[in-house]
Amino acid sequence: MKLDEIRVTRLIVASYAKKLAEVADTDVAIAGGGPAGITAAYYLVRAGLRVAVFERKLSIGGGMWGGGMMFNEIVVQDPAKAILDDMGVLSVKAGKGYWTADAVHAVAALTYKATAAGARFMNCISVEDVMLQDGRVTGLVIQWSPVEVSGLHVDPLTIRARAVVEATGHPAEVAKVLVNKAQVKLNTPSGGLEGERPMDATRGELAIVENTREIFPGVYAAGMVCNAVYGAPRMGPIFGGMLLSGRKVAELILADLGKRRK
Ligand code: 48H
Repeated sequence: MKLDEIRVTRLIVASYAKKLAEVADTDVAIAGGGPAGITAAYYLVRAGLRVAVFERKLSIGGGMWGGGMMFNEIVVQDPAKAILDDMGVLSVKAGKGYWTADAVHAVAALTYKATAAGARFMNCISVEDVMLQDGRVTGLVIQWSPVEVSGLHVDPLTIRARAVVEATGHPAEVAKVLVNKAQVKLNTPSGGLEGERPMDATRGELAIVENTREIFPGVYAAGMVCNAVYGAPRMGPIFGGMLLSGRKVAELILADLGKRRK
């Protein structure tokens, strides 16, 4: 078969344009494709919603690739084992209550499950702002990451969503846009970001699930963001909380969007 280079170009442009046009108006837009964002995407699409994940980096997976200090193994505790199984992550029992998994396999399996179920992952795209109308976030403002990195003066594009998941990890970038730029009050004791606290794995892992909430109308926190927003400890390289938070945010959104439809 003789291959036509120009046909290859046109196929890529046409199929990407179709995908981008489809995600421009979606049920749920997720900022950040780390373990929490991927897990949220999986449970949301599995329930029938249209989901788009915007990830700044070329690769999906956030902080999971490096395990702990680049020892590429992850640890997950018992309560999240069901999520590993649901998403096809092979794990090894490591004494009472603990499971380990190869970090690269874990990212690949989570990503495979979410994409195969129909979640759209838009990598190399950064979320730089929100669309805020009548006191509710109604979408995200996105930009090519290379444009962001190079500092070129290029206007962004806008995505509409019925719900937004803030899953940008430690930096809590969407929450910061809300506090610093929109100057609105979050659903926190101070109305601002309470800030992540030092290591305490037991409290940090419990808090991450507890703090998985709607932080502002239309915006739901998942993963490490939750403890940065609500002032709770970090937990180090244990990933059960990220998976549980991703599943919980999906359940919250499904319940809330169901209510909003009535
Ligand atoms: C698009 C963005 C933007 C943006 C960031 O850091 P993550 O892995 O986050 P979680 O919450 O899924 O998992 C946290 C975990 O990896 C971790 O850091 C743990 C457990 N730490 C414990 C400790 O004690 O240190 O993924 C977030 C993703 C990344 O891929 C970013 O590139 C991406 O979000 N991102 N994408 N637009 N503005 N900001």
